[in-house]
Amino acid sequence: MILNTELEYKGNLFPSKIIAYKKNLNVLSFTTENGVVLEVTVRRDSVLRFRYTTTGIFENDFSYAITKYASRGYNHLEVTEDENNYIITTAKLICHISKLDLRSSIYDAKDKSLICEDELGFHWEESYEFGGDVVKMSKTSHAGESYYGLGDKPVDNNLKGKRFENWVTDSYAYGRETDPIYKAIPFYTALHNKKSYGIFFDNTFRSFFDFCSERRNITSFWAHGGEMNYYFIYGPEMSDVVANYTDLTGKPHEMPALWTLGYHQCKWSYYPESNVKEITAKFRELEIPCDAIYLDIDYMEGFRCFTWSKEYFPDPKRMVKELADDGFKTIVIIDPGIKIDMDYSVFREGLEKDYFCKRADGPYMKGKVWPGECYFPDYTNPEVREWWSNLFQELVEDIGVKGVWNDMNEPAVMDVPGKTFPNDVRHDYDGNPCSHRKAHNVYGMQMARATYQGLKKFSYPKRPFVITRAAYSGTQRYTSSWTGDNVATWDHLTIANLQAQRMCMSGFSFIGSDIGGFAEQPNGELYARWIQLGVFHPFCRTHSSGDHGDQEPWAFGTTITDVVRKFIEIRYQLLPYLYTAFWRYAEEGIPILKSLVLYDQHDPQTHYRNDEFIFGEKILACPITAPNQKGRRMYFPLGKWYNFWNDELVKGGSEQWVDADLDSMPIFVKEGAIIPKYPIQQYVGEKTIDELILDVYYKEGKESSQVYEDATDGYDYIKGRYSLRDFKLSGKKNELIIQQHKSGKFVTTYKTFKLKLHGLPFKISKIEIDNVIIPLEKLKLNGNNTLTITKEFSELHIMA
Ligand code: MIG
Repeated sequence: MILNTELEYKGNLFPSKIIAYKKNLNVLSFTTENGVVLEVTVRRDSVLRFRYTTTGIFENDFSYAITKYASRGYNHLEVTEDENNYIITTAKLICHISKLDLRSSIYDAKDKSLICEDELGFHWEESYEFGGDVVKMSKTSHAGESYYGLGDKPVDNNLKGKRFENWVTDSYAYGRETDPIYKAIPFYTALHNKKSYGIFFDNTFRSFFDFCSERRNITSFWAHGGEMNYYFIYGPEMSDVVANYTDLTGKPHEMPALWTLGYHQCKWSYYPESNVKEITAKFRELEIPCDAIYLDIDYMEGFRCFTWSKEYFPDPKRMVKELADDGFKTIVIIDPGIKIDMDYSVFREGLEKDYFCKRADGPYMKGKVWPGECYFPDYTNPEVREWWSNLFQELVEDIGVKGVWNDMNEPAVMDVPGKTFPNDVRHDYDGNPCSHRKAHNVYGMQMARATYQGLKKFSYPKRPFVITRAAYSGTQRYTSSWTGDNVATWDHLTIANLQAQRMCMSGFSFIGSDIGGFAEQPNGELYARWIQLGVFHPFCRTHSSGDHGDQEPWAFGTTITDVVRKFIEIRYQLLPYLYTAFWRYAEEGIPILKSLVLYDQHDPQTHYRNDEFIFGEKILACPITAPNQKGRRMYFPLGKWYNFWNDELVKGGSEQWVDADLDSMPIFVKEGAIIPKYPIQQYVGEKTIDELILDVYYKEGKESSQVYEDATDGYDYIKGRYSLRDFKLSGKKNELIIQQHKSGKFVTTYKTFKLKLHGLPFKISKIEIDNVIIPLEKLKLNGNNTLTITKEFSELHIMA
């Protein structure tokens, strides 16, 4: 019997003493008397991989999570031994492996402080039910240690005191603490004594994490099969831990097209065509910016993927073109279930080619989903992925669809226990045949990957866009994601905030929630407050089941429409800022949203904060999460923050009240920041950008900011056709200096910057650009705070 617990089972087995040690370059292996082998791989000075086998033989080393692009290499590696331990030393870490029982303890190489240590360490339980082992690991938790991460868990940021399960599950109307839900991201970061490390347990079987819940001072994790195979990632900065985890499991393979960061409108379902057109026309009529419109399952013929309902969408190519002419990109849903129907070519082909999943004894995996009885492609087979990717040719190349939405890919199956495939279903697992127990958590990931390959092939030379519901670690390389079927309640607004922060903390930044809630209907106030939060999420889409009425920006009366428009406009103005944050994520693995603990782990006040977060590098946002509020209390991280609405300067380090009527929300900008803005557009590309607005927030001291731009789509940026501006701001009592360093070969359409100076403590009397004094009239100086200057400057002095 497999117990969902780490210790309870009395038949736990343990490694005995080490009898052999071998070193092969950066791979060190330790064999015990009872046949356990531990292999420690030094991947980087701060990244160690631990892998254990109880049989003396390791499985084929294959992982869907780890990217081949992951950084490798270390500056120092030395293995010594003393009486009790083997001692592995890198430039960042010292790791002791106990000769007695294989337990490890890891120390900071610099100050020799203890970072993380095994309690029981590796132990296991033999499973006679499934074969193989239930593999387990337990570590000591230190006083005051906190835990974060784990993907989409709908709980407070700090995970301490809780237990979780990873088994991707369709979770209609999930709620706070529902577990597991749609994603399996077995990665957490820990923090104690101001130092942070992370653990990525790369095991796709059903797995569990326990943060001092079963036993007060112990953190443990275990899985119902596979190997104990985890990566230890040291910071000490949490942001480095997350960046290193993202490096290991992959950054997005390309920048998203800029329009994908615009506002998206969705519902289950907009049909027929006339209804779609009504919606899009209304956006333009009311001048609410929008870039994407979604077609949910009803666009198909009897829910058959890659078909169109002749009745509702008689001429999709024409419709998609007309929408595109109006600035709308069409995104369609594609589910994994393929209807059993010999007259349906996708089904016939899949059958002929033997691409569908089978049960252990040979029959196909038959399951009921929207189309009725279906078979399901085995996306863990590379040949099936290739086939699947080619199915998108007509949709993308011919009809002109710009993005694909993968749903139900947990996989979800109706009317069966467990709501998914039975355990015995077989999978190829890229040439490592296995049962669904091992493949379940990656099934949706591999579907999204195959979809991505198709979109990439047929959208080229434009960039692909995919959105998925299910995900395992590494899925961020291919696709964006949303948090699934939430509910239109105030608590769900808070949950959406937590999930977006947590996903970002788990290497997956391109994330958003169904704004307003999927199930049930929000009132106008909740919808407006949710839009306010949603425009600060990397993926920004309203979606609803449609069962309880309309959920478009105009569905709640004009007061609400105006608030919604105002916030979506802010999103569009901030596009170059968000794009820059995305670039840093795609380039360096830096999350787009930062929970306060990730932003400043050295301030203990941040360790339990949930609502406030940093958007990009410089903006602090905090949603209003309850009805009838005129404002709220919120915590300000250390430093000084300008109120976005009135430039009032707030000193951080404490909780303070902030006014925020329904048409407002607490938003603050870090002092010294330079925030790039575009004019309001109804959709990306509507206007030629003929001036870049730079909001400059005065600081007495130094601060640097970046602005990344490129052609907004296509691949020229990879060949160096991007524009990166590094700004260094330095403020004194009577002078503000901005230095610009420009790199990249992309030439932006605009020639000038419009500088808006915030908080300048003196009256401008002189301006010097690259050592030349400029007469004030030439700068279109407006009052004391707005001026237009050439984008070509290297050094600007604004003087009293
Ligand atoms: O069983 O396609 O989460 O976004 O609108 C419901 C219909 C299937 C679940 C998705 C939701 C989508 C809906 N889908």
